[in-house]
Amino acid sequence: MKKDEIIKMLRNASDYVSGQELCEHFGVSRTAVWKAVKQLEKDGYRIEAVNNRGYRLIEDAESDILSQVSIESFIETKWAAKNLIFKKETGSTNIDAKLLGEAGAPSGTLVVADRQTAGLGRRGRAWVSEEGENIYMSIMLRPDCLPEKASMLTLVMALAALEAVNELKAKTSGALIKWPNDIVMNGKKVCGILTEMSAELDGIHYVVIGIGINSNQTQFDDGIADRATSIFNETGKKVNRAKLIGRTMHYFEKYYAEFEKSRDMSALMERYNSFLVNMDERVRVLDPKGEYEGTARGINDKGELIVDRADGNREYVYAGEVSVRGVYGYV
Ligand code: BT5
Repeated sequence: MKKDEIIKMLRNASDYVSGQELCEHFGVSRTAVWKAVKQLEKDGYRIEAVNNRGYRLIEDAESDILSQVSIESFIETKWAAKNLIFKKETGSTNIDAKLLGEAGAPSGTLVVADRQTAGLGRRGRAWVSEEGENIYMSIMLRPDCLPEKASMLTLVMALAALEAVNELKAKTSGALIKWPNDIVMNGKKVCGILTEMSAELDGIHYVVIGIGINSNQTQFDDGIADRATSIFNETGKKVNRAKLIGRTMHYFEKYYAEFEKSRDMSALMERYNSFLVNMDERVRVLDPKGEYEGTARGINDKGELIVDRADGNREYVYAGEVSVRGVYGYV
């Protein structure tokens, strides 16, 4: 009897679920059910037990338990996150996922942590990873495509996370995508994505897509306070992190299937562009070969950002090593 299955059953029931029903469903004794319920209560779940009626799970807008069981209870995918590793604390979930990739773990393995002590951003930057408030997770994949396609997976993940945030926050979140790897709310960053891979010229061994989602954090350090925010800060509503992880994986699996069919962004591009924060606005492209300004026109099927320069030339910006800023600030 898996404990996440009990949670799922109680969650999906409209009324109390009798001890008898649980026993029969899982083929175990009443004592075993009772023990499992006690264990779940220890993990933080509120389960009401009423004589002659059974058990009822109490979840409300404040519920936010992050554990192996709670995440599994929200996973409804075919392969994404089916192999789940939850850690209370780790250095970086991207490093964990890369090690699992090396060790032969199945494609779709997801590592989630409640806290990172050495969270990574792009190009050696750090990702601030406070405890008990946010999501830090990395999925390892073994895509059958050329290495140059891997950067598009960042965009697939951004779109998936955005859909999940909007779904949970009833589309009032105002979340938008800042190409290539951020989700922003009211001009500040709530989510960052770091995609890394191990590959040879003609093929990918594995890709790791790491995503940090500022969920319930209320205070940010001086160093990032001017550009970082959380879903809670912007919506006033607490995030059930396990649920957000489950829904992000749902959308990721769905959108990854679209990506896999054509191995590009053609099926997702329109939707992606509809959420682009800089659409038709002036941007500054921080290209290591030379910075320039222009107007963002959305992504093409290769996931490149189309930027029209003032002199009429059109640039196709590849996601790999480039950042894009607003002309006057971060967005
Ligand atoms: C990113 O880098 O945005 C990628 C962040 C990826 C984090 C996830 S968490 C799970 C997985 N495991 C890891 O170790 N990493 C991934 P970049 O575009 O380079 O942005 C980094 C910059 O964002 C920093 O230099 C700060 O200015 C800012 N920043 C740092 N921590 C932040 C936070 N918690 N929220 C918002 N902004 C932050």
